[in-house]
Amino acid sequence: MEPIVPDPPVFPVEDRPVGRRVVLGMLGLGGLGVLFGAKVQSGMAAFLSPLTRNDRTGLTSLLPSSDRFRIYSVTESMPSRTDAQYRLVVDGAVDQSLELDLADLRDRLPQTNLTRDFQCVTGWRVADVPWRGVKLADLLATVGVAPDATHVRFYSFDGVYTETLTLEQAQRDDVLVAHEMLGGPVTQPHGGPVRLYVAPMYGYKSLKWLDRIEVVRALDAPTDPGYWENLGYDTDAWVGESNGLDDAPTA
Ligand SMILES: Nc1nc2c(c(=O)[nH]1)N[C@H]1C(S)=C(S)[C@@H](COP(=O)(O)O)O[C@H]1N2
Ligand SMILES: [Mo]
Repeated sequence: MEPIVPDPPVFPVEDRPVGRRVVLGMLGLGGLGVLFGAKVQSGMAAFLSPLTRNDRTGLTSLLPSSDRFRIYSVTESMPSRTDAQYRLVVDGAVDQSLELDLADLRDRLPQTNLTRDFQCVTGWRVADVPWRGVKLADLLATVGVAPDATHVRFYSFDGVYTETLTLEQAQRDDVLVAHEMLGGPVTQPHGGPVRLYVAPMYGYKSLKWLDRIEVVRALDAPTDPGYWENLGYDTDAWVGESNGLDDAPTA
């Protein structure tokens, strides 16, 4: 098979220092948009959509299945918040906005444990990762979602990365506001103190360094529908469905 994929140097390599270039590698050419600005990004999107889909087989078969996380950040350096500084705002189309600290998330709200695979759309997968945190559905029930709300938007304190889910997706039992993964606190490189974990979808949905959850009545520019979505990836990022070639993870 002749995979039409980016050359190895632009593909993420394990253990490379975290930074822009690592993530540029995730999309190959798509990363150029980040360097050259929004105009190029939008031009790339149409080009990347078929590329990422058609090349899935080649991409996947080229990857070693080393069962390890790659650390990604679209910003030059990883943002940092101490546990004491950390706050999560839940607001928007809700009855009662909330600002939570880590103790609220860890000790005062109902806890959910999940063990699921984590799979990046570029092909690597880590099997059976334990996660712990507050079900997003429980948080949404706590704030009270407006009857005409349609989506939930997520913001990272890296200041750049965003994600969205439909309200229905956000209320699934396997979507967590996670403060533990891999048996301990979510580390800074993995998006700590708190990240999103969207079990049934590709890793780009699992936004790191989560600091705001906004319930919205519609997705508005300029941040819709999310960072990688704006570069051509599916908004509904179901593992095994959004590109049609992977196996869905087993529960
Ligand atoms: N803020 C932020 N969240 C992010 C990313 C990112 O670059 N920045 N990368 C996404 C992608 S593409 C994947 S596969 C996972 C990777 O998680 P990890 O860095 O813990 O391995 O994080 C997702 N969440
Ligand atoms: Mo990813």
